[in-house]
Amino acid sequence: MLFGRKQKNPIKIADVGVTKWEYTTCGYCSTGCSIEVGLDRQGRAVASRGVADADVNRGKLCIKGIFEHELFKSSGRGTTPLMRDSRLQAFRETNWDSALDKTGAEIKRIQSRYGRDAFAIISTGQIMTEEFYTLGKLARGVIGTNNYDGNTTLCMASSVSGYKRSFGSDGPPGCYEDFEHTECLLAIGSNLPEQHPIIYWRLKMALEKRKFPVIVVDPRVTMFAQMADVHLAITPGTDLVLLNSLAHVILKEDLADRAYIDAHTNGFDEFAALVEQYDPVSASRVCGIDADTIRHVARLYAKAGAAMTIWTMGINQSTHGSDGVVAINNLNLITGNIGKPGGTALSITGQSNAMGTREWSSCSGLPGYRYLESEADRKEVAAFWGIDAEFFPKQRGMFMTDILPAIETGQIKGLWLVATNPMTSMPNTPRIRKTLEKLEFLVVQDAYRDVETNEYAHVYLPAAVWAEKEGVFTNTERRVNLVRNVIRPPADAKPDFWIFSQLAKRFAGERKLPHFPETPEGAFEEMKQLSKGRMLDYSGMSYAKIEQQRGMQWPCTEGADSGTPRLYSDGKFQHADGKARLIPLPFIDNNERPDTDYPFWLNSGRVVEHFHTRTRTGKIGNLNKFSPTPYMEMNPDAARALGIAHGSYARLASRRGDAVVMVQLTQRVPRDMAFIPFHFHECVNRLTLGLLDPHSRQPAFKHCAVKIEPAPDQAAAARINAAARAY
Ligand SMILES: Nc1nc2c(c(=O)[nH]1)N[C@H]1C(S)=C(S)[C@@H](COP(=O)(O)OP(=O)(O)OC[C@H]3O[C@@H](n4cnc5c(=O)[nH]c(N)nc54)[C@H](O)[C@@H]3O)O[C@H]1N2
Ligand SMILES: Nc1nc2c(c(=O)[nH]1)N[C@H]1C(S)=C(S)[C@@H](COP(=O)(O)OP(=O)(O)OC[C@H]3O[C@@H](n4cnc5c(=O)[nH]c(N)nc54)[C@H](O)[C@@H]3O)O[C@H]1N2
Ligand code: SF4
Ligand SMILES: [Mo]
Repeated sequence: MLFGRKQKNPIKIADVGVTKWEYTTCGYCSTGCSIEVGLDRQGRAVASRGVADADVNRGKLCIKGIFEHELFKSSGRGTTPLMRDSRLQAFRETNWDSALDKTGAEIKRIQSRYGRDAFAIISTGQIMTEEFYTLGKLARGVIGTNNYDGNTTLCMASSVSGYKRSFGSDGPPGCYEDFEHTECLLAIGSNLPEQHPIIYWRLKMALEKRKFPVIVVDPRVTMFAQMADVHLAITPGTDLVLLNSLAHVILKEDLADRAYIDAHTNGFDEFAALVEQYDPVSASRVCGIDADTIRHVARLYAKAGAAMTIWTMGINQSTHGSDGVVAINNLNLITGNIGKPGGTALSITGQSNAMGTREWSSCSGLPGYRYLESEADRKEVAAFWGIDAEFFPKQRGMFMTDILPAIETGQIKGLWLVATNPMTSMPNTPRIRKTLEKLEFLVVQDAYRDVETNEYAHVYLPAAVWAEKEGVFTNTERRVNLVRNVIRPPADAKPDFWIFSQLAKRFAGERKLPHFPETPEGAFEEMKQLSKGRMLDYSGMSYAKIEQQRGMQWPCTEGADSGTPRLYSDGKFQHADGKARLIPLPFIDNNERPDTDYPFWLNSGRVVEHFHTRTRTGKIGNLNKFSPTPYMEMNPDAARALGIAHGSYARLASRRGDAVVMVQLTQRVPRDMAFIPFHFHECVNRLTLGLLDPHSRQPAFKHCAVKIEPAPDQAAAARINAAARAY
């Protein structure tokens, strides 16, 4: 018996006529998968496949990567610059010269009338590193505004801040290979199988070879929680209490690595005094994890030969996001788990090039992890760019989450948005709408003309996307990957790299301009020179070597054959004294919490099929087929009490606004919580509060309070739900 084989046709992979495969790197998440795009005889992109000999993904791709070639023919792309005098007019098509002249003139007008910082720039984590470096040169060295930041403030700012506080510098110290060595994995506020499917697959491969405990901390029973050995369904926003308590048990039971603490850290006594207060019994009352489980996890972690923690937005998007990251670093420092195989504190980054902007964009400082606050750094970069060091501000300006409110107060009059869509991704979008309406001049530079923010723009600049251009991305494990140019951008869309250097020309005559290289590779050579001898050393890399090795991890010193998998392996940190800091972190409960008027926690995040505000994935057939509709996860017991049925529409209200959404009943969320993917326009971010972390200014997207009721008019609600998914 051939199990039905005789009756069935064998599975055939459709021949789409690929004549050539082109190497590049996936442009969605920060995993950094090597991908090949198949071109047919006419040069059309018709297929994508994983690259077998790439260390990151070893031939695999997730669903977004598999359909990535479809991006090139997706609808809604910008094909020519657009302009209008006021938001109330329709856009008219124009050419690049007029659009860039207008943008340059408006920047100059606003700056001369209201001051240099009255024009702000907000960028992204999704353009190439060479583009970030060039934008930084333009923002810091030509336009000269200090109000320049990126959407990474919505995403990675807490990790950056936490790494700087603990280790003296940003930079995730570990790598994916650590899964092969670790004896205990603690994953906090990360839904790896959906958000970083290929990192998750690497973890599964490691587990198949060798069993080690996996502990997942998440208030939801995510896919990750379902495969864990221990799931800690934590009370939202209280991870810091759990982490302090784990440290308490480790010190109390003498499980800490005293030799490591003495040799490589300072601040132990103050730290020990603080965690003394976080005994498991008291901690359990706040974080909702019982005392015995806290003790059990602390012992598992401290007794493992090597233990590692990974985390993502469940930690970062909180009012104590930065403290949460420092607390993770503390846990790893006291157990000697930094810089050793399987022992690390690895922030899983988000966007394809979230790391590139941290390293090179000059958003929070100057390129190559340099600081505006340092005179030596200002002088070095000014000399390299051939400009006057006095042109630089002496401390960093506003974060993204402060720039938008500064528009409301009139401090900022003009804004340039590069590859970010705050009308859908910022908290409290009804307020963002009013904010954008107040601008005297808004320029939107995006690959898609139908991006929601464009409704408010005076000038729209159509950008090339992903492999329509060339450059590098840095992934979660500090691996610099090459995006090769595979295909031409549509019509008159241009690479961001080109747009930045053309806009710079509009300032010629105003002041001495730095040199803008003609090609991304030229900018890469500048970055190599600026990085030589620093922790963030690129000087041993070249495009050819990166492609050949399928990515190289920094630091990679001049002449080196390959990169470096881990930071701090020698126990030397970037603080002036070479030591890491143990920092005491008192927990202050300052979230908006559920109460009698607004009795539910509102949690938000992502699904595997969609990327962010869906400007890309919302137009790709197969991704929409699997995840077509905005929905809310709600607990069936809570729904029954409110008379809400599965598949019906509910209305949610917070102190900011309201939204209607379809209900999916599932025990995945506890009784007092609703979870909504944030991909859909006019949905969850109409409700969110986004209180800011004091160190990182990152919004607490994951925590606010709402009430829920059946939508009074189901037919109207269905229409609103359909509009939120329309493209
Ligand atoms: N498919 C897909 N993949 C993506 C993206 C995408 O849009 N789509 N975006 C990329 C980007 S930019 C990012 S930043 C990452 C995000 O990746 P993740 O952070 O893994 O994804 P999220 O779904 O935002 O949130 C993760 C989990 O945090 C939990 N959480 C909420 N509150 C708390 C809390 O108080 N404590 C703890 N411990 N957990 C909590 C939520 O329940 C959720 O399950 O994904 C990247 N990958
Ligand atoms: N409620 C809630 N809100 C959240 C989150 C959450 O978990 N919950 N997560 C937050 C996080 S972690 C993040 S990272 C943000 C993301 O928020 P956004 O950055 O606003 O979201 P995207 O949809 O990725 O926007 C990127 C834009 O860049 C465009 N683009 C893509 N590639 C290119 C390119 O090469 N050049 C140019 N010029 N444009 C390009 C895309 O078309 C898109 O319009 O959302 C945040 N908002
Ligand atoms: S895991 Fe991330 S990088 Fe890899 S194919 Fe999927 S979206 Fe792309
Ligand atoms: Mo993100």
